[in-house]
Amino acid sequence: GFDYPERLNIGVELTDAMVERGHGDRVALIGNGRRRTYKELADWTNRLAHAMVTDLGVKPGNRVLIRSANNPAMVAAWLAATKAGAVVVNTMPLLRAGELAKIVDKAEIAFALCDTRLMDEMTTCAKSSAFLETVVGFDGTSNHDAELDRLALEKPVTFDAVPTGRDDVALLGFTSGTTGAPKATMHFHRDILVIADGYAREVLNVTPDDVFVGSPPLAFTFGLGGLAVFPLRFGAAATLLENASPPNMIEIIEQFRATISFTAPTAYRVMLRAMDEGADLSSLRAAVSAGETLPAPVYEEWMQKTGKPMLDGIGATEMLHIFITNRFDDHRPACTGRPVTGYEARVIGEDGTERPRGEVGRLAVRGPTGCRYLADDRQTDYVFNGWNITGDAFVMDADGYLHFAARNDDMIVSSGYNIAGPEVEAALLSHPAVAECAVVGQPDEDRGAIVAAHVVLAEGHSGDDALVTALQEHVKAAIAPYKYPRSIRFLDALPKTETGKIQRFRLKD
Ligand code: 3SK
Repeated sequence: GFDYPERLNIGVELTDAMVERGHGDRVALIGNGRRRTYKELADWTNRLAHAMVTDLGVKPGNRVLIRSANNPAMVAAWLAATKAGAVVVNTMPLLRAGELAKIVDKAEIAFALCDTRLMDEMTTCAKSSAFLETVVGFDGTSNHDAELDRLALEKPVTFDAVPTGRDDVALLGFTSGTTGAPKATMHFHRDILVIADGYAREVLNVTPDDVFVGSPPLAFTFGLGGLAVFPLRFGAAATLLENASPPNMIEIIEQFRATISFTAPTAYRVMLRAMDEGADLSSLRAAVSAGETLPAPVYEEWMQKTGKPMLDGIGATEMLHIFITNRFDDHRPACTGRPVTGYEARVIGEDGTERPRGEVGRLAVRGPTGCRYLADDRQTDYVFNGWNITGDAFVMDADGYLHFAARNDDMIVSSGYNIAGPEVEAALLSHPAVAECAVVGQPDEDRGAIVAAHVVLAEGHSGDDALVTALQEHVKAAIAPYKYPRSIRFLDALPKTETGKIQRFRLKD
């Protein structure tokens, strides 16, 4: 079990407590051309926390939204708001005003801290929001050149953090679900330590000499764990990239001799090709792959080129982080491995009973973290009899190893991004040329899947290349651009059941 004190504030645990444990002079964060030590991070977050409390009026339990790309200032804002007792909602920089508004409404968010370079959509959202009262800019480039930074600069470097309880909510992790109606998953202060003291300690064996690199947004709990919580919990260093394209990650790995990477198979495939061209990734001792299934050829080529296994794992925003994984000394191709210590897994049928070994069913897990949706009826679909029923179909083999079979729902997982088909459909339908549409995932070698739209045109429109481009631009302007349909096909009619329901599965063929 995990035994934490009753009073626990994760913002303090990952900063001031690390200084007390002797890590003050070690580098904690690297990004935007600067390095910050643990002492500098502790001071920085204490000043920011003062500004949030005295100038902005943040009170314990208030929900604070943070909008930024991955950079040290985003980590500092997160930790500072946590020290102030706030419940933090990290959001992705690509979200548009409409998507932000759904999050703000769901979580009843009063405060938003926003990188000044991303202010436009935030202020558009604020104008129509009944909840959002205060929007303050911070300088994501860490030059302290924005309102929140200026307020913080004149504050003391010590701060009496709010003595939150270990079971107080610290974080709301948003997940779009299959319908595009976002769900907020609540996680306690202790949960954030559990993922480090469980997975990161047991499987990765993180030490202060480790240097982390990776691509998932900090707004996604996969990224928050892998690029902030895990390094900071063990006195290691995190490199944070605003643009974590594979070439940029490779440059950082070479420059900082990074030792642990967190990304998806698509990026690892590019890294393998770069190794053929002479890229030196020999410093990596752990390559964690998650977000989409790891194809056996990628696992095998990595093993052959580096002599080390790629660590495939599966997690969920509902569970906070990875709960089933391969290990350095226990790994197999086309296999996600076995549960992280403390977690149990079962493969169950529709009736909730366990399926025989070797047969496909729904993956159910339970352990020290678990799903608690904020004000959402879908809670009873996800948690049943104490088991978290994930959206994935798996097979458990005779030895107890778990193998991914399929996704149970309509989510499209493209290059590690979860995209809800119905949300893209709604964006397409707002274009006058679109009468009807259905969006599905289409298998793709590079991205795992791409968003493929099937469109029935309104009268008077013809489906040519110009319209394809116009529809793609239209979607990019309406919702986060990574969700746009890379393939658009025009059909005379959509396949439907007798009762008029679109048969999306027929479009996947
Ligand atoms: O597998 C995932 O998609 C995931 C989600 C949240 C946190 C961690 C992971 C790996």
